Amino acid sequence: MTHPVKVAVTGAAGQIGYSLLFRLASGDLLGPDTPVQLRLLEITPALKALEGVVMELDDCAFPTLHSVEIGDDPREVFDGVNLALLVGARPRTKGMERGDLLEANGAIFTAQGKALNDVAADDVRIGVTGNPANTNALIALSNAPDIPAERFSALTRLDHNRAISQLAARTGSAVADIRRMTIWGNHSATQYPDLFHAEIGGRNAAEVVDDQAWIEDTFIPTVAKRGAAIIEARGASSAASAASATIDAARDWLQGSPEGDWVSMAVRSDGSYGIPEGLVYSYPVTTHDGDWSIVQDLEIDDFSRSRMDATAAELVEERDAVTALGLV
Ligand code: NAX
Repeated sequence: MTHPVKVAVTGAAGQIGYSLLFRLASGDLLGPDTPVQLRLLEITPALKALEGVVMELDDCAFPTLHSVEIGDDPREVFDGVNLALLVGARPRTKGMERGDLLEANGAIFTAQGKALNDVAADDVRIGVTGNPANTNALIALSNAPDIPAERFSALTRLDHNRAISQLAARTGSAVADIRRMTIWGNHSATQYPDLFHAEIGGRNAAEVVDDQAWIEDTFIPTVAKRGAAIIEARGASSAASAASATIDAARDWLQGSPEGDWVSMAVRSDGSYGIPEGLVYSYPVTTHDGDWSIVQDLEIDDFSRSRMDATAAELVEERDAVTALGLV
């Protein structure tokens, strides 16, 4: 067994947490030879429920689970963490305006960014799942000046996985045969799932599909609105699939994307593909040992360009709103 890795999860008593913690503890992220120390953050009223979840973790007797600590103070919970999965966020409730939502989450992600800056391990990686994920990541990284901005990412892997699954169903192909899927932009209804660079068994996916109307009127909206469809069917938002995507994203970030493939991750834009620098924007990236690099030189046609710009414009609006609130 190697040295234990300290993994923080926020919002640990929530729905996603209820799936995520058990997968982390059972070795799904780091494999059977790496013990995991879980550091779980919740708001004070949810600590009792979290104690119950910890009892269940104990009862699983996972050989890879080294220890669990819980708390409501990010400075204690994040102390020395190597990986922080920021899942907890304030959901939009009735009567809440968009500005109120950004402000409520701003308070959470400024405090957590500052705490990570001060107490996390030198090699920390931070993945943001809690919505609005891209802008929450922007707020957190802006409040952590001593942590390189490349250590922050926001989750678009669930959208990426949804896109693969929809494409596999339409073409009758195996998920394992699909590569080079890309989600561009925001984890929101403006995201752009791109089939023009994806491949099925080495063939261009858009050519295999050969139906622009299906791509525009069915594929893109189905992927972009899948979260709402899950709520409609299940009566609750995506949880196990979101936890699974959170694991996929962190695992590939730390251990590397598969040879010949890439993954979608929302990362701080360096201006690639004409996207304003500094936005947390989802790109196709390859990863290696905890670093990522944006896949360069993909040919972008007019259709893709307009979709990529539209989702960037929404992120610019969100950035302007949180800038006006003094959060970044
Ligand atoms: P839940 O409401 O079930 O759980 C959220 C938990 O976060 C609660 O237990 C709450 O007490 C806790 N929390 C709130 N403020 C906190 C703080 N300051 N510190 C620590 N914990 C805090 O939501 P759940 O279904 O688990 O979803 C969590 C977040 O993921 C939501 O923001 C949701 O919108 C987002 N999602 C993001 C997805 C993505 O692909 N990026 C997909 C799934 C999900 O919608």
